[in-house]
Amino acid sequence: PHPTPWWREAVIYQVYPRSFADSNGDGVGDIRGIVGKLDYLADLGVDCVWLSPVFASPNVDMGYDVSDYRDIMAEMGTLEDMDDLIKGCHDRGMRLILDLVVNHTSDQHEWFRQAVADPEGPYGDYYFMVDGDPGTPPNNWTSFFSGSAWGWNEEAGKWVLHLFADGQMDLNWESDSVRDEVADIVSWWMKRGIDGFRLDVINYISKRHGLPDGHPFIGKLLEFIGVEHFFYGPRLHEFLRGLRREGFTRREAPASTPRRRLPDGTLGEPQGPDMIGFMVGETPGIGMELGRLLSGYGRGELDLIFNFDVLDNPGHVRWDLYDYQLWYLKRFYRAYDKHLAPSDWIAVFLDNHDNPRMLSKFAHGKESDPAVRTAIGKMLATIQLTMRGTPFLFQGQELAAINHAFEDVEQLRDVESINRHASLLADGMDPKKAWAQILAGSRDHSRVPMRWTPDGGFSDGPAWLAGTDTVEGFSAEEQVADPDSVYSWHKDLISLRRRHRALTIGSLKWVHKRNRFYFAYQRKLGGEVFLIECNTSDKRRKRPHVAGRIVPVMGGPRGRWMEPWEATVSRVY
Ligand code: ISL
Ligand code: CA
Repeated sequence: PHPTPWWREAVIYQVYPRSFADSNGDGVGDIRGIVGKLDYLADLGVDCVWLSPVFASPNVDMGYDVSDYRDIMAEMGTLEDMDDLIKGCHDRGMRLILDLVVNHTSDQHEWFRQAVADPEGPYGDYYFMVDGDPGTPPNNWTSFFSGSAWGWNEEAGKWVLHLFADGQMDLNWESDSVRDEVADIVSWWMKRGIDGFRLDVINYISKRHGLPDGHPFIGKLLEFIGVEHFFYGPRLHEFLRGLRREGFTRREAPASTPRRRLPDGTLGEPQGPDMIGFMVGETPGIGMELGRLLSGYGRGELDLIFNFDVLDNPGHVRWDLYDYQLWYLKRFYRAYDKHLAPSDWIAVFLDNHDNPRMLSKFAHGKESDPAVRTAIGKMLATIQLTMRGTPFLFQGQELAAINHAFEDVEQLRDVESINRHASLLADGMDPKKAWAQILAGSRDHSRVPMRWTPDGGFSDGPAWLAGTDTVEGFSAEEQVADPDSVYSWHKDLISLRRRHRALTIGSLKWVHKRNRFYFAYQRKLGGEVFLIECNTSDKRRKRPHVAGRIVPVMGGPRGRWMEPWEATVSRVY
Protein backbone atom coordinates (compact mmCIF):
# COMPACT_ATOMS: atom_id res chain seq x y z
CA PRO A 1 0.00 0.00 0.00
CA HIS A 2 2.98 2.36 -0.44
CA PRO A 3 3.24 3.77 -3.95
CA THR A 4 6.92 4.73 -3.73
CA PRO A 5 9.60 2.05 -3.34
CA TRP A 6 10.93 2.37 0.23
CA TRP A 7 14.53 2.96 -0.86
CA ARG A 8 13.60 6.17 -2.68
CA GLU A 9 12.68 7.82 0.59
CA ALA A 10 15.31 6.16 2.75
CA VAL A 11 18.51 7.47 4.28
CA ILE A 12 21.03 4.68 3.93
CA TYR A 13 24.06 4.53 6.23
CA GLN A 14 27.18 2.61 5.29
CA VAL A 15 28.98 0.86 8.12
CA TYR A 16 32.57 -0.26 7.60
CA PRO A 17 32.41 -3.05 10.19
CA ARG A 18 36.13 -3.34 10.77
CA SER A 19 36.23 0.26 11.99
CA PHE A 20 32.81 0.85 13.52
CA ALA A 21 32.78 -0.65 17.03
CA ASP A 22 34.86 -3.39 18.65
CA SER A 23 33.00 -5.37 21.32
CA ASN A 24 35.84 -7.59 22.58
CA GLY A 25 38.99 -5.47 22.60
CA ASP A 26 40.89 -7.26 19.82
CA GLY A 27 41.14 -4.03 17.85
CA VAL A 28 38.85 -5.20 15.04
CA GLY A 29 35.28 -3.98 14.78
CA ASP A 30 32.67 -6.74 14.89
CA ILE A 31 28.97 -7.51 14.59
CA ARG A 32 28.32 -7.38 18.34
CA GLY A 33 29.85 -3.92 18.23
CA ILE A 34 27.36 -2.85 15.56
CA VAL A 35 24.46 -4.35 17.52
CA GLY A 36 25.56 -2.19 20.45
CA LYS A 37 25.30 0.94 18.30
CA LEU A 38 21.89 0.32 16.70
CA ASP A 39 20.19 2.79 19.01
CA TYR A 40 22.70 5.41 17.91
CA LEU A 41 21.81 4.76 14.26
CA ALA A 42 18.08 4.70 14.92
CA ASP A 43 18.33 7.99 16.87
CA LEU A 44 20.12 9.59 13.96
CA GLY A 45 17.14 8.52 11.87
CA VAL A 46 18.76 6.03 9.53
CA ASP A 47 16.29 3.90 7.53
CA CYS A 48 18.67 1.28 6.22
CA VAL A 49 22.12 0.09 7.21
CA TRP A 50 24.58 -1.24 4.62
CA LEU A 51 27.48 -3.30 5.92
CA SER A 52 30.70 -3.62 3.98
CA PRO A 53 31.59 -7.35 3.77
CA VAL A 54 31.52 -9.44 6.95
CA PHE A 55 31.82 -12.86 5.30
CA ALA A 56 34.66 -15.31 5.90
CA SER A 57 37.77 -13.84 4.32
CA PRO A 58 41.56 -13.89 4.55
CA ASN A 59 41.33 -10.07 4.33
CA VAL A 60 43.78 -9.48 1.54
CA ASP A 61 41.34 -6.68 0.61
CA MET A 62 39.56 -6.26 3.95
CA GLY A 63 36.67 -8.62 3.29
CA TYR A 64 36.30 -7.86 -0.43
CA ASP A 65 37.92 -11.27 -0.91
CA VAL A 66 35.31 -13.76 0.30
CA SER A 67 36.23 -17.36 1.13
CA ASP A 68 32.75 -18.44 2.29
CA TYR A 69 29.59 -16.47 1.52
CA ARG A 70 27.54 -18.41 4.04
CA ASP A 71 29.75 -17.77 7.03
CA ILE A 72 30.95 -14.77 9.02
CA MET A 73 34.58 -13.67 9.22
CA ALA A 74 36.00 -15.22 12.41
CA GLU A 75 37.05 -11.92 14.02
CA MET A 76 33.66 -10.34 13.29
CA GLY A 77 31.44 -12.90 14.97
CA THR A 78 28.99 -15.64 14.06
CA LEU A 79 25.85 -16.25 12.05
CA GLU A 80 23.89 -15.99 15.30
CA ASP A 81 25.31 -12.51 15.83
CA MET A 82 24.17 -11.67 12.31
CA ASP A 83 20.66 -12.92 13.06
CA ASP A 84 20.59 -10.65 16.10
CA LEU A 85 21.75 -7.75 13.98
CA ILE A 86 19.03 -8.36 11.37
CA LYS A 87 16.39 -8.52 14.05
CA GLY A 88 17.88 -5.58 15.95
CA CYS A 89 17.64 -3.42 12.82
CA HIS A 90 14.12 -4.58 12.00
CA ASP A 91 12.88 -4.00 15.56
CA ARG A 92 14.02 -0.39 15.27
CA GLY A 93 12.36 0.17 11.92
CA MET A 94 15.59 -0.08 9.94
CA ARG A 95 16.42 -2.36 7.04
CA LEU A 96 19.75 -4.12 6.58
CA ILE A 97 21.64 -4.77 3.38
CA LEU A 98 24.93 -6.61 2.96
CA ASP A 99 27.74 -6.37 0.43
CA LEU A 100 27.78 -8.99 -2.31
CA VAL A 101 31.25 -9.39 -3.77
CA VAL A 102 30.80 -11.78 -6.67
CA ASN A 103 32.94 -10.42 -9.47
CA HIS A 104 35.65 -12.41 -7.70
CA THR A 105 36.20 -14.73 -4.76
CA SER A 106 39.19 -15.19 -2.51
CA ASP A 107 41.76 -17.74 -3.69
CA GLN A 108 40.92 -19.47 -0.39
CA HIS A 109 37.34 -20.12 -1.47
CA GLU A 110 36.45 -23.79 -1.81
CA TRP A 111 35.52 -23.28 -5.49
CA PHE A 112 38.94 -21.95 -6.30
CA ARG A 113 40.75 -24.65 -4.40
CA GLN A 114 38.76 -27.31 -6.27
CA ALA A 115 39.35 -25.51 -9.54
CA VAL A 116 43.13 -25.44 -9.26
CA ALA A 117 43.29 -28.97 -7.83
CA ASP A 118 41.38 -30.32 -10.84
CA PRO A 119 41.12 -27.88 -13.75
CA GLU A 120 39.22 -30.49 -15.79
CA GLY A 121 36.72 -31.08 -12.94
CA PRO A 122 33.36 -29.45 -12.16
CA TYR A 123 34.92 -26.21 -10.86
CA GLY A 124 37.38 -25.84 -13.73
CA ASP A 125 35.27 -23.26 -15.55
CA TYR A 126 34.37 -21.20 -12.44
CA TYR A 127 37.36 -18.92 -13.03
CA PHE A 128 39.37 -17.65 -15.97
CA MET A 129 42.13 -20.24 -16.03
CA VAL A 130 44.16 -20.13 -19.21
CA ASP A 131 47.02 -22.26 -20.56
CA GLY A 132 50.18 -20.59 -21.66
CA ASP A 133 53.81 -19.90 -21.16
CA PRO A 134 54.60 -18.93 -17.56
CA GLY A 135 56.63 -15.99 -18.85
CA THR A 136 53.84 -14.34 -20.89
CA PRO A 137 50.41 -13.46 -19.50
CA PRO A 138 47.45 -14.22 -21.82
CA ASN A 139 46.71 -10.54 -22.46
CA ASN A 140 47.84 -7.04 -21.48
CA TRP A 141 45.15 -6.25 -18.90
CA THR A 142 46.34 -4.51 -15.76
CA SER A 143 45.11 -5.00 -12.20
CA PHE A 144 43.45 -2.13 -10.33
CA PHE A 145 45.87 -2.90 -7.55
CA SER A 146 49.04 -2.62 -9.71
CA GLY A 147 50.82 -4.94 -12.14
CA SER A 148 49.35 -7.48 -14.53
CA ALA A 149 45.81 -8.74 -14.02
CA TRP A 150 47.13 -12.28 -14.46
CA GLY A 151 48.84 -14.52 -11.94
CA TRP A 152 50.57 -17.80 -12.74
CA ASN A 153 49.10 -20.57 -10.62
CA GLU A 154 51.67 -23.31 -10.00
CA GLU A 155 49.21 -25.91 -8.81
CA ALA A 156 46.99 -25.70 -11.89
CA GLY A 157 49.86 -24.86 -14.23
CA LYS A 158 47.71 -22.08 -15.69
CA TRP A 159 47.27 -18.35 -15.72
CA VAL A 160 44.39 -17.04 -13.60
CA LEU A 161 42.69 -13.65 -14.00
CA HIS A 162 42.49 -11.25 -11.06
CA LEU A 163 41.37 -7.68 -11.79
CA PHE A 164 42.09 -6.72 -8.18
CA ALA A 165 44.64 -8.17 -5.71
CA ASP A 166 46.55 -11.42 -6.27
CA GLY A 167 44.14 -13.28 -3.99
CA GLN A 168 40.91 -12.00 -5.65
CA MET A 169 40.16 -14.40 -8.47
CA ASP A 170 37.62 -13.28 -11.08
CA LEU A 171 34.59 -15.54 -11.37
CA ASN A 172 33.63 -16.69 -14.84
CA TRP A 173 29.98 -15.68 -15.14
CA GLU A 174 29.76 -17.46 -18.50
CA SER A 175 29.42 -20.64 -16.44
CA ASP A 176 25.76 -21.47 -15.69
CA SER A 177 26.84 -23.02 -12.40
CA VAL A 178 28.52 -19.79 -11.24
CA ARG A 179 25.33 -17.83 -11.87
CA ASP A 180 23.24 -20.46 -10.06
CA GLU A 181 25.62 -20.46 -7.09
CA VAL A 182 25.44 -16.68 -6.77
CA ALA A 183 21.63 -16.67 -6.96
CA ASP A 184 21.55 -19.36 -4.25
CA ILE A 185 23.75 -17.28 -1.98
CA VAL A 186 21.44 -14.30 -2.41
CA SER A 187 18.29 -16.38 -1.71
CA TRP A 188 19.93 -17.90 1.34
CA TRP A 189 20.58 -14.46 2.85
CA MET A 190 17.20 -13.10 1.81
CA LYS A 191 15.56 -15.96 3.67
CA ARG A 192 17.65 -15.15 6.73
CA GLY A 193 15.96 -11.76 6.64
CA ILE A 194 18.27 -9.24 5.01
CA ASP A 195 16.61 -6.66 2.77
CA GLY A 196 19.01 -6.61 -0.15
CA PHE A 197 22.59 -6.16 -1.23
CA ARG A 198 25.03 -3.59 -2.48
CA LEU A 199 26.72 -5.36 -5.38
CA ASP A 200 30.47 -4.85 -5.60
CA VAL A 201 31.90 -3.86 -9.04
CA ILE A 202 28.85 -5.54 -10.49
CA ASN A 203 29.31 -3.98 -13.92
CA TYR A 204 32.59 -5.92 -14.34
CA ILE A 205 31.03 -9.41 -14.33
CA SER A 206 30.65 -9.90 -18.09
CA LYS A 207 33.99 -10.05 -19.90
CA ARG A 208 34.29 -9.89 -23.67
CA HIS A 209 34.66 -13.37 -25.15
CA GLY A 210 38.19 -14.34 -25.95
CA LEU A 211 39.59 -11.78 -23.48
CA PRO A 212 41.26 -9.63 -26.16
CA ASP A 213 44.09 -7.18 -25.42
CA GLY A 214 43.05 -3.78 -24.16
CA HIS A 215 43.70 -0.77 -26.37
CA PRO A 216 46.75 1.14 -25.07
CA PHE A 217 45.13 4.51 -25.82
CA ILE A 218 42.05 3.74 -23.73
CA GLY A 219 44.33 2.26 -21.11
CA LYS A 220 46.26 5.51 -20.93
CA LEU A 221 43.10 7.59 -20.70
CA LEU A 222 41.51 5.47 -18.00
CA GLU A 223 44.72 4.48 -16.21
CA PHE A 224 44.02 0.72 -16.50
CA ILE A 225 44.46 -1.46 -19.58
CA GLY A 226 41.61 -3.71 -20.72
CA VAL A 227 38.67 -1.95 -19.05
CA GLU A 228 36.74 -1.52 -22.32
CA HIS A 229 36.32 -5.31 -22.34
CA PHE A 230 34.49 -5.56 -19.02
CA PHE A 231 33.16 -2.20 -17.76
CA TYR A 232 30.02 -2.84 -19.75
CA GLY A 233 30.35 -6.37 -21.08
CA PRO A 234 28.17 -8.11 -23.67
CA ARG A 235 26.05 -10.14 -21.24
CA LEU A 236 25.81 -7.64 -18.37
CA HIS A 237 22.10 -6.89 -18.73
CA GLU A 238 21.22 -10.55 -19.05
CA PHE A 239 23.27 -11.50 -15.97
CA LEU A 240 21.68 -8.76 -13.86
CA ARG A 241 18.16 -9.69 -14.89
CA GLY A 242 18.86 -13.34 -14.13
CA LEU A 243 20.23 -12.49 -10.71
CA ARG A 244 17.25 -10.31 -9.87
CA ARG A 245 14.84 -13.02 -10.95
CA GLU A 246 16.60 -16.05 -9.47
CA GLY A 247 18.19 -14.55 -6.37
CA PHE A 248 16.48 -11.35 -5.30
CA THR A 249 12.86 -12.35 -5.91
CA ARG A 250 11.49 -13.85 -2.73
CA ARG A 251 10.17 -17.39 -2.84
CA GLU A 252 10.33 -18.02 0.89
CA ALA A 253 9.24 -15.94 3.84
CA PRO A 254 12.17 -14.23 5.61
CA ALA A 255 13.01 -14.94 9.24
CA SER A 256 12.17 -11.36 10.15
CA THR A 257 10.76 -8.18 8.62
CA PRO A 258 11.25 -4.51 9.49
CA ARG A 259 8.74 -2.55 11.55
CA ARG A 260 7.23 0.43 9.85
CA ARG A 261 8.58 3.83 10.88
CA LEU A 262 5.97 6.58 10.92
CA PRO A 263 6.58 10.20 9.85
CA ASP A 264 6.89 11.34 13.46
CA GLY A 265 9.65 8.78 14.03
CA THR A 266 7.60 6.35 16.11
CA LEU A 267 7.32 2.69 15.18
CA GLY A 268 4.37 0.79 13.79
CA GLU A 269 3.81 -2.92 13.26
CA PRO A 270 6.22 -5.15 11.30
CA GLN A 271 5.63 -4.85 7.56
CA GLY A 272 5.23 -7.67 5.10
CA PRO A 273 8.48 -8.57 3.33
CA ASP A 274 9.53 -6.68 0.20
CA MET A 275 8.90 -9.05 -2.69
CA ILE A 276 12.19 -8.14 -4.34
CA GLY A 277 15.35 -7.42 -2.42
CA PHE A 278 16.94 -4.02 -2.91
CA MET A 279 19.89 -3.94 -5.34
CA VAL A 280 22.32 -1.06 -5.45
CA GLY A 281 25.20 -1.61 -7.82
CA GLU A 282 28.69 -0.34 -7.37
CA THR A 283 29.49 0.54 -10.96
CA PRO A 284 32.83 2.28 -11.51
CA GLY A 285 33.29 3.68 -15.00
CA ILE A 286 29.55 3.74 -15.74
CA GLY A 287 28.30 7.20 -16.57
CA MET A 288 24.83 8.62 -16.55
CA GLU A 289 23.59 7.09 -19.81
CA LEU A 290 24.70 3.52 -19.20
CA GLY A 291 23.76 3.84 -15.56
CA ARG A 292 20.25 4.55 -16.63
CA LEU A 293 20.17 1.35 -18.65
CA LEU A 294 21.36 -0.60 -15.63
CA SER A 295 18.95 0.92 -13.14
CA GLY A 296 15.99 2.37 -15.04
CA TYR A 297 12.78 1.75 -13.17
CA GLY A 298 11.05 -1.37 -14.40
CA ARG A 299 14.01 -2.65 -16.41
CA GLY A 300 14.37 -5.54 -13.99
CA GLU A 301 18.06 -5.03 -13.37
CA LEU A 302 19.41 -2.86 -10.54
CA ASP A 303 17.45 -0.39 -8.41
CA LEU A 304 20.25 2.14 -8.09
CA ILE A 305 23.84 2.60 -9.15
CA PHE A 306 26.71 4.60 -7.73
CA ASN A 307 28.03 7.01 -10.34
CA PHE A 308 31.62 7.74 -9.36
CA ASP A 309 31.97 10.73 -11.68
CA VAL A 310 30.84 12.76 -8.70
CA LEU A 311 33.99 12.11 -6.71
CA ASP A 312 36.59 14.09 -8.63
CA ASN A 313 36.62 17.32 -10.59
CA PRO A 314 37.33 16.99 -14.31
CA GLY A 315 41.03 16.61 -15.02
CA HIS A 316 41.74 15.17 -11.60
CA VAL A 317 42.01 11.71 -10.11
CA ARG A 318 41.87 10.59 -6.51
CA TRP A 319 45.67 10.65 -6.20
CA ASP A 320 45.96 14.38 -6.95
CA LEU A 321 46.06 16.88 -4.14
CA TYR A 322 43.60 19.62 -5.16
CA ASP A 323 40.65 21.46 -3.67
CA TYR A 324 37.44 19.91 -4.94
CA GLN A 325 35.16 22.57 -6.45
CA LEU A 326 31.48 22.35 -5.61
CA TRP A 327 30.34 24.12 -8.78
CA TYR A 328 31.22 20.80 -10.39
CA LEU A 329 28.93 18.95 -7.98
CA LYS A 330 26.16 21.36 -8.90
CA ARG A 331 26.83 20.79 -12.58
CA PHE A 332 26.81 17.04 -12.00
CA TYR A 333 23.39 17.04 -10.34
CA ARG A 334 22.02 19.51 -12.85
CA ALA A 335 23.12 17.26 -15.69
CA TYR A 336 21.39 14.34 -14.04
CA ASP A 337 18.28 16.33 -13.52
CA LYS A 338 18.22 17.33 -17.19
CA HIS A 339 18.90 13.95 -18.68
CA LEU A 340 16.94 11.53 -16.54
CA ALA A 341 13.33 10.58 -16.96
CA PRO A 342 11.08 11.58 -14.05
CA SER A 343 10.87 7.92 -13.08
CA ASP A 344 14.67 7.52 -12.76
CA TRP A 345 16.41 7.79 -9.44
CA ILE A 346 19.98 8.31 -8.29
CA ALA A 347 22.18 7.45 -5.34
CA VAL A 348 23.58 10.58 -3.67
CA PHE A 349 26.91 10.00 -1.95
CA LEU A 350 30.03 11.98 -1.18
CA ASP A 351 32.05 9.58 0.99
CA ASN A 352 32.62 5.84 1.10
CA HIS A 353 35.27 3.36 2.22
CA ASP A 354 37.23 3.74 -1.03
CA ASN A 355 37.84 7.46 -0.93
CA PRO A 356 39.32 10.21 1.17
CA ARG A 357 36.76 12.33 3.04
CA MET A 358 34.93 14.87 0.85
CA LEU A 359 35.13 17.43 3.65
CA SER A 360 38.93 17.33 3.42
CA LYS A 361 38.99 17.13 -0.37
CA PHE A 362 36.89 20.26 -0.46
CA ALA A 363 38.98 22.20 2.05
CA HIS A 364 42.44 20.67 2.54
CA GLY A 365 44.00 22.18 5.63
CA LYS A 366 41.20 24.68 6.30
CA GLU A 367 39.21 21.99 8.09
CA SER A 368 41.66 22.05 11.02
CA ASP A 369 39.66 25.07 12.25
CA PRO A 370 36.69 23.56 14.15
CA ALA A 371 34.29 26.33 13.11
CA VAL A 372 35.16 25.85 9.43
CA ARG A 373 34.90 22.10 9.79
CA THR A 374 31.44 22.46 11.32
CA ALA A 375 30.21 24.89 8.68
CA ILE A 376 31.41 22.73 5.79
CA GLY A 377 30.13 19.53 7.43
CA LYS A 378 26.66 21.06 7.69
CA MET A 379 26.74 22.46 4.17
CA LEU A 380 27.70 19.11 2.62
CA ALA A 381 25.03 17.35 4.69
CA THR A 382 22.45 19.86 3.51
CA ILE A 383 23.19 19.17 -0.12
CA GLN A 384 23.34 15.42 0.35
CA LEU A 385 20.18 15.11 2.41
CA THR A 386 17.98 17.38 0.29
CA MET A 387 19.16 16.58 -3.24
CA ARG A 388 16.69 14.54 -5.27
CA GLY A 389 17.84 10.92 -4.85
CA THR A 390 18.68 8.43 -2.12
CA PRO A 391 21.41 9.64 0.25
CA PHE A 392 24.07 7.15 1.29
CA LEU A 393 25.93 8.44 4.33
CA PHE A 394 29.24 6.83 5.20
CA GLN A 395 30.05 6.32 8.87
CA GLY A 396 31.62 9.40 10.42
CA GLN A 397 30.10 11.92 8.02
CA GLU A 398 27.65 12.82 10.78
CA LEU A 399 30.68 13.68 12.93
CA ALA A 400 32.32 15.77 10.19
CA ALA A 401 35.11 13.20 9.96
CA ILE A 402 38.20 14.37 8.08
CA ASN A 403 41.31 12.80 6.54
CA HIS A 404 44.07 11.58 8.81
CA ALA A 405 47.63 12.88 8.56
CA PHE A 406 49.31 9.49 8.12
CA GLU A 407 53.07 9.83 8.40
CA ASP A 408 54.32 7.01 6.25
CA VAL A 409 53.28 3.90 4.39
CA GLU A 410 53.98 1.68 7.41
CA GLN A 411 50.85 3.12 9.02
CA LEU A 412 48.62 2.12 6.10
CA ARG A 413 46.76 -1.17 5.86
CA ASP A 414 45.12 -0.93 2.45
CA VAL A 415 46.44 -3.24 -0.25
CA GLU A 416 45.75 -0.68 -2.97
CA SER A 417 47.84 2.05 -1.30
CA ILE A 418 50.62 -0.32 -0.33
CA ASN A 419 50.89 -1.83 -3.83
CA ARG A 420 50.63 1.51 -5.55
CA HIS A 421 53.30 3.04 -3.38
CA ALA A 422 55.68 0.16 -4.11
CA SER A 423 54.99 0.33 -7.81
CA LEU A 424 55.51 4.11 -8.02
CA LEU A 425 58.87 3.70 -6.29
CA ALA A 426 59.79 0.78 -8.55
CA ASP A 427 59.04 3.01 -11.53
CA GLY A 428 61.59 5.48 -10.17
CA MET A 429 59.29 8.17 -8.79
CA ASP A 430 60.77 10.52 -6.23
CA PRO A 431 59.79 9.09 -2.80
CA LYS A 432 58.33 12.39 -1.61
CA LYS A 433 56.14 12.64 -4.68
CA ALA A 434 55.05 9.02 -4.37
CA TRP A 435 54.04 9.50 -0.76
CA ALA A 436 52.17 12.72 -1.58
CA GLN A 437 50.02 10.78 -4.06
CA ILE A 438 49.26 8.03 -1.60
CA LEU A 439 48.47 10.51 1.15
CA ALA A 440 46.08 12.37 -1.14
CA GLY A 441 44.17 9.29 -2.28
CA SER A 442 44.55 6.49 0.23
CA ARG A 443 41.41 4.57 1.06
CA ASP A 444 42.61 4.32 4.65
CA HIS A 445 41.53 7.92 5.36
CA SER A 446 37.92 6.86 5.54
CA ARG A 447 38.71 3.56 7.27
CA VAL A 448 40.14 4.91 10.52
CA PRO A 449 38.06 3.81 13.50
CA MET A 450 34.88 5.68 14.48
CA ARG A 451 35.42 8.08 17.31
CA TRP A 452 32.73 7.39 19.88
CA THR A 453 34.19 9.26 22.86
CA PRO A 454 36.72 12.08 23.20
CA ASP A 455 39.52 9.55 23.68
CA GLY A 456 38.41 7.11 21.02
CA GLY A 457 36.01 4.55 22.40
CA PHE A 458 36.29 2.26 19.38
CA SER A 459 38.16 -0.51 21.16
CA ASP A 460 39.77 -1.36 24.48
CA GLY A 461 42.83 -2.60 22.59
CA PRO A 462 45.04 -1.10 19.89
CA ALA A 463 42.98 -0.62 16.73
CA TRP A 464 43.86 -2.53 13.53
CA LEU A 465 44.36 0.85 11.83
CA ALA A 466 45.59 3.87 13.76
CA GLY A 467 44.41 7.41 13.17
CA THR A 468 41.29 8.36 15.13
CA ASP A 469 41.11 12.14 15.26
CA THR A 470 41.60 14.06 18.48
CA VAL A 471 40.07 17.48 17.89
CA GLU A 472 37.88 18.51 20.80
CA GLY A 473 34.16 18.40 20.14
CA PHE A 474 34.03 15.94 17.25
CA SER A 475 33.51 12.59 18.99
CA ALA A 476 30.04 11.05 18.77
CA GLU A 477 29.48 11.64 22.47
CA GLU A 478 30.19 15.37 22.23
CA GLN A 479 28.37 15.77 18.93
CA VAL A 480 25.20 14.06 20.18
CA ALA A 481 25.14 16.29 23.26
CA ASP A 482 25.50 19.51 21.24
CA PRO A 483 22.32 20.79 19.53
CA ASP A 484 24.46 22.90 17.14
CA SER A 485 26.76 20.10 16.08
CA VAL A 486 27.13 18.54 12.66
CA TYR A 487 25.52 15.39 14.07
CA SER A 488 22.46 17.33 15.25
CA TRP A 489 22.23 19.04 11.88
CA HIS A 490 22.12 15.62 10.20
CA LYS A 491 19.52 14.38 12.66
CA ASP A 492 17.31 17.44 12.19
CA LEU A 493 17.55 17.25 8.41
CA ILE A 494 16.64 13.57 8.42
CA SER A 495 13.68 14.23 10.65
CA LEU A 496 12.57 17.09 8.38
CA ARG A 497 12.78 14.75 5.37
CA ARG A 498 10.60 12.21 7.08
CA ARG A 499 7.91 14.78 7.87
CA HIS A 500 7.98 16.50 4.47
CA ARG A 501 8.03 14.28 1.42
CA ALA A 502 8.74 17.31 -0.77
CA LEU A 503 12.32 16.77 0.42
CA THR A 504 12.43 13.13 -0.66
CA ILE A 505 10.20 12.50 -3.66
CA GLY A 506 9.41 16.12 -4.52
CA SER A 507 10.45 17.71 -7.81
CA LEU A 508 13.71 19.61 -8.14
CA LYS A 509 13.98 23.12 -9.52
CA TRP A 510 17.28 25.01 -9.68
CA VAL A 511 17.47 28.60 -8.55
CA HIS A 512 20.07 30.97 -10.04
CA LYS A 513 21.42 27.91 -11.76
CA ARG A 514 24.47 29.54 -13.34
CA ASN A 515 25.78 31.06 -10.10
CA ARG A 516 29.06 29.30 -9.25
CA PHE A 517 28.86 29.73 -5.49
CA TYR A 518 25.17 29.86 -4.70
CA PHE A 519 24.19 26.18 -4.69
CA ALA A 520 20.42 26.54 -4.46
CA TYR A 521 17.25 24.73 -5.49
CA GLN A 522 13.65 24.18 -4.57
CA ARG A 523 11.98 20.90 -3.73
CA LYS A 524 8.26 20.78 -4.28
CA LEU A 525 5.41 18.36 -3.72
CA GLY A 526 1.79 19.42 -3.97
CA GLY A 527 1.50 22.78 -2.25
CA GLU A 528 4.67 22.32 -0.21
CA VAL A 529 7.82 24.10 -1.36
CA PHE A 530 11.27 24.12 0.25
CA LEU A 531 14.21 26.31 -0.68
CA ILE A 532 17.74 25.03 -0.06
CA GLU A 533 20.54 27.60 -0.24
CA CYS A 534 24.28 27.08 0.23
CA ASN A 535 27.13 29.52 -0.14
CA THR A 536 29.87 27.14 -1.26
CA SER A 537 32.62 29.78 -1.18
CA ASP A 538 34.93 30.85 1.63
CA LYS A 539 33.76 34.49 1.33
CA ARG A 540 30.69 36.34 2.56
CA ARG A 541 28.37 36.84 -0.37
CA LYS A 542 25.20 38.74 -0.99
CA ARG A 543 22.22 36.41 -0.94
CA PRO A 544 20.65 36.31 -4.41
CA HIS A 545 17.00 37.23 -4.62
CA VAL A 546 14.39 34.50 -4.60
CA ALA A 547 10.70 35.30 -4.92
CA GLY A 548 8.06 34.37 -2.35
CA ARG A 549 7.62 34.61 1.39
CA ILE A 550 10.58 32.63 2.67
CA VAL A 551 10.73 31.33 6.23
CA PRO A 552 13.89 29.51 7.35
CA VAL A 553 13.37 26.17 9.09
CA MET A 554 17.03 25.22 9.47
CA GLY A 555 19.93 27.64 9.68
CA GLY A 556 19.05 31.28 9.40
CA PRO A 557 18.12 34.00 10.15
CA ARG A 558 18.08 34.52 6.42
CA GLY A 559 20.15 37.69 6.24
CA ARG A 560 21.04 39.80 3.21
CA TRP A 561 24.52 38.30 3.35
CA MET A 562 25.46 34.66 3.41
CA GLU A 563 28.43 33.67 5.55
CA PRO A 564 31.13 31.38 4.12
CA TRP A 565 29.71 27.86 3.69
CA GLU A 566 26.38 28.89 5.13
CA ALA A 567 23.46 26.55 4.48
CA THR A 568 19.80 27.41 4.99
CA VAL A 569 16.67 25.34 4.46
CA SER A 570 13.46 27.37 4.22
CA ARG A 571 9.78 26.97 3.50
CA VAL A 572 8.44 29.04 0.62
CA TYR A 573 4.85 30.29 0.82
O1 ISL B 1 40.28 0.99 -9.29
C1 ISL B 1 39.18 1.40 -9.58
C2 ISL B 1 38.77 1.71 -10.97
O2 ISL B 1 39.16 3.01 -11.35
C3 ISL B 1 38.23 1.56 -8.51
O3 ISL B 1 37.23 2.44 -8.78
C4 ISL B 1 37.65 0.21 -8.16
O4 ISL B 1 37.01 -0.34 -9.24
C5 ISL B 1 36.68 0.35 -7.08
O5 ISL B 1 37.41 0.86 -6.01
C6 ISL B 1 36.06 -0.99 -6.74
O6 ISL B 1 35.74 -1.02 -5.39
C7 ISL B 1 35.14 -2.16 -4.84
O7 ISL B 1 35.75 -3.37 -5.22
C8 ISL B 1 37.08 -3.57 -4.77
C9 ISL B 1 37.27 -3.27 -3.29
O8 ISL B 1 38.63 -3.20 -2.99
C10 ISL B 1 36.60 -1.98 -2.89
O9 ISL B 1 36.71 -1.77 -1.51
C11 ISL B 1 35.18 -2.07 -3.34
O10 ISL B 1 34.39 -0.99 -2.91
C12 ISL B 1 37.40 -5.01 -5.04
O11 ISL B 1 36.43 -5.84 -4.47
CA1 CA C 1 36.47 -7.33 17.87
